[in-house]
Amino acid sequence: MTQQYHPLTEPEAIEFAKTIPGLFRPDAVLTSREIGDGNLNLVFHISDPSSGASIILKQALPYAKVVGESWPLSLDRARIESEALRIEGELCPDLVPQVYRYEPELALTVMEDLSDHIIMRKGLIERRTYPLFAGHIGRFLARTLFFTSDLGMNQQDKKERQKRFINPDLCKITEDLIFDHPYTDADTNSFDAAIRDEAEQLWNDKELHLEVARLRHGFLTNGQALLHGDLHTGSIFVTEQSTKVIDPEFAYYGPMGFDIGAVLANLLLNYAGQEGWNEEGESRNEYRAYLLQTIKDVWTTFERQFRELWDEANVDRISGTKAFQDIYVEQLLRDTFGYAGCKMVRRIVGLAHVADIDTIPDAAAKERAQRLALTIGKSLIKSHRQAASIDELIELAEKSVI
Ligand code: SR1
Ligand code: MG
Repeated sequence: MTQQYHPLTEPEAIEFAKTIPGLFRPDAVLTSREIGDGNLNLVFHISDPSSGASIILKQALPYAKVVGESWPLSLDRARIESEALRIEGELCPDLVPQVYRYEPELALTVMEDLSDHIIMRKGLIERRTYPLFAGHIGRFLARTLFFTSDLGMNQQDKKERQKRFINPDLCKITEDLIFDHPYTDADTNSFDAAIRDEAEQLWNDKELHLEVARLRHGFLTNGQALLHGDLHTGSIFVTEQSTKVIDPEFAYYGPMGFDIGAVLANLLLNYAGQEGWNEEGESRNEYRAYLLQTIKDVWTTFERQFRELWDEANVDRISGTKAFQDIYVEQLLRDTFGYAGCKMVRRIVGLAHVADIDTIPDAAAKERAQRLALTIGKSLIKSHRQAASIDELIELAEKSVI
């Protein structure tokens, strides 16, 4: 079915789903629910209650849903997302949803329904633990970043691929909302009146601005690898046994530390939101310890596997020089610290916040969480060029808790 672009209604989503062979029985009576709770897209859950079969239809809107039609966005991001999912799926088949169909005219991607998983941010807010997550995401990062870089793929093919992942609209969102607006009195900023002093400090801290300028420049110019581009815990579905990375519509060629930093930042944001005891009297400090251990495991898994890939599958002869591998990985850690810091700061004072902190019911506890997140975020940004070990990030997070 070829159609002119328009946002689908729930019945139209059903009609579209019926055209895809092999997913539903021809006589199935399908139900459709629009379940998109993200900032940008429509997401339809289509199911056949009698057989239990179900799929997801994700449709890009021509504007940012979170703001409205005044913020236009290219529909090409649906193509970028489906192509990124395909590449990630080739590298880590168990860690991304299966894509059944991409429909360019409608900016629509049909994919596997992951309703048996939950969004990781929700799981962390409920203080659930995911024993396999660090291993899974460390492998995802190592394989997707290595095999899309000049180390792991033909360098001419990489340039061709880079052309397909120029993603100006979505990169502009990141450039503005992460690397600019939190550091000036921008209209898009949003923060509680109780932490206005913190926001004003951010706007006036010249030492901080210098480090953010360095990191922003890296984001603008360092086309190291094909990034997911928005790898927060709302872009990850989990169960205790399984991890699935979704939503790579911000994919583009950028600095590897941006993706690694995104994962660590979102674990740290949850860490900042955990304090005291829960309703059952369990100490949340134990949960904080779990989060810090997870952070350490993510980095160490990433580093070990990335180095193994470099030793076994490097395509760039001169980069085989061992000392260069060390220099490269040391720089990745520094970038990871810096980008993690930027990702934390934007979620407290910028346009799009995180539920880990925004849903804390007690105003004083919420304010403490916001201040803690900013303390950790600013320290990471300011210290990123000196970072030498992941243990320093753990110590920084621990000592920031007063
Ligand atoms: C206008 S979009 C706001 C944020 O949502 C996405 O998930 C990205 O993180 C973006 O910065
Ligand atoms: Mg998203």
